[in-house]
Amino acid sequence: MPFTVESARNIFPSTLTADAVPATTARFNQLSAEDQLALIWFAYLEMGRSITGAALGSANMQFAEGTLQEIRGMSFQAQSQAMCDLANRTDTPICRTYASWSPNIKLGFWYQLGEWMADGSVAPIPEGYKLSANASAVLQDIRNLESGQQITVLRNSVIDMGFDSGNLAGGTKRVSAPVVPPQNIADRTQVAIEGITTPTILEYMNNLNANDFDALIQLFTPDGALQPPFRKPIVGTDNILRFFREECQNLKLIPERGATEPTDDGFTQIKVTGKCQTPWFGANVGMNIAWRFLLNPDGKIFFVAIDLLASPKELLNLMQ
Ligand code: 45D
Repeated sequence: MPFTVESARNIFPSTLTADAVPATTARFNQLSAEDQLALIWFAYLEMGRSITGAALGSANMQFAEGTLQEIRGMSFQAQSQAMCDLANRTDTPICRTYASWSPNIKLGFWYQLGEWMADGSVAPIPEGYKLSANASAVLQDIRNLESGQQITVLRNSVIDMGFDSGNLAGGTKRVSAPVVPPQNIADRTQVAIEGITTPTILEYMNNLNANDFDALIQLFTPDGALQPPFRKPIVGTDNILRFFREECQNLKLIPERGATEPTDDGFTQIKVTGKCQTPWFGANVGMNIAWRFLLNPDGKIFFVAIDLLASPKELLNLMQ
């Protein structure tokens, strides 16, 4: 076995990822809760509140409905406190419930609160709120990012909120939206990737685009791993399949080009670059992505990393 998950992470080492995203997120997390909420509010307004809402199926939102109504029924002061608690990761019942939700439910919850803050039914950010100097600097950094990186910072800020009792006795039950059925075969689109004909790669893209996670997971080795942008690898088919069901519904992968290189012991490394759209923003935001695949001698995926690229220029950086 020439590769471990750890060593596989280093294939195509010249790939430049958007390091500005974790750097900005780290600085954001240093700010006070009030500054965090106000900063996201300003960033969100400047981005034109361009969320399409397509990701907001009613089935998706029913899980947050109780908490949303609870907050809506509070005084403005209590609402502001509840939102600060979320940002502070305080141990409250609402913060625990929030932490049990999958990312899409968290995003939908804040999307609804944002709508209510805009129409005045939930405590808005006080008019004339002045960001601290640090917060203003972070907001300026966010303005300077490309849109795919901006929405990743925004998503990170939401995912990290709440109180995760994770290690405490009892554990938290995870709550995620139901899985949509895979798309009908007849309706599926087929990707074409310049320079790539490997069936595993094409099937990976096509199955993910069709929400066909059961077929998709068959492409992986049992001990395979998938590394999402800025995260540790998810190892093993059970964990990867759960990730697909919870976080990968209705993505649109638009791979453009790729290159293949043989490597040790019959393994093959393949790098593909292109775009990816999230259902939250649809065609409004195309993220520049690289997929770094390592296939075993049977053509199964032992490892794939998905990177958010530093700049569009990186789309052309395909060689080792
Ligand atoms: O605090 O091949 C207010 C994988 C103010 C799978 C607010 C993938 C107060 C395999 C404005 C109300 C998934 C890895 C807050 C590929 C306040 C694979 C609200 C990659 C919080 C390609 C804020 C997929 C709101 C990728 C409403 C890269 C914020 C997917 C909403 C990336 C933010 C998806 C939203 C991204 C952000 C989605 C909706 C980055 C969504 C981001």
